[in-house]
Amino acid sequence: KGHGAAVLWFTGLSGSGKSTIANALEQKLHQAGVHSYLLDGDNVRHGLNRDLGFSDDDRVENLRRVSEVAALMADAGLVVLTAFISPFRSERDAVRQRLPEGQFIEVFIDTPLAECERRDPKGLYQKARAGTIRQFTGIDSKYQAPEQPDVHLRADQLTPEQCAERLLAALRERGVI
Ligand code: GGZ
Repeated sequence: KGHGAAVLWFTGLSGSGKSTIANALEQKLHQAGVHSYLLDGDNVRHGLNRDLGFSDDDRVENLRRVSEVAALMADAGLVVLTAFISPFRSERDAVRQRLPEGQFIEVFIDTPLAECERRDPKGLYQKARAGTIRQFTGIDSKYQAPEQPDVHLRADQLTPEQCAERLLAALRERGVI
């Protein structure tokens, strides 16, 4: 049996759990026979977007290119997961406009800054506080939380597994899978 196309657009702070949850969801989709692809910093910022940094303009361009790639992949019938901070509301709205009606699903990975900073898996928050990294999201670069996300996950109160299950349910509710 087939399935529909969609773009699950994750947004959340560095260390909020976007990649972990997206990876857990990708496994479940694979097990269910759903063709999916995860776009994240590892496969995009080192390749297609290696010329981009973290200024506001570069983040806007990063997300614009990712949205174009996601649109192509969705056009090919894939369930696309994107895991980028996506800090600006206007850019997330632009992605929604870019995609066919109903294909864009905004997923807010809502882990409070204090918890992300406590986790600090790569030591980046510490560097940002010390001023050795500039324009770090949540410290000296803005993060605009979604007001009406399609799926809102309090990721500090749920396991990545539970988050992935909720996203599977959301895809089923929408008739995507
Ligand atoms: C935010 C930064 C920065 C700055 C490097 N600000 O936790 P990580 O390491 O693995 O994920 C973060 C990643 C953010 O890239 P995105 O492409 O998702 O950002 S955006 O959507 O805003 O374009 C972090 C690392 O890159 N990183 N410097 N200054 N995150």
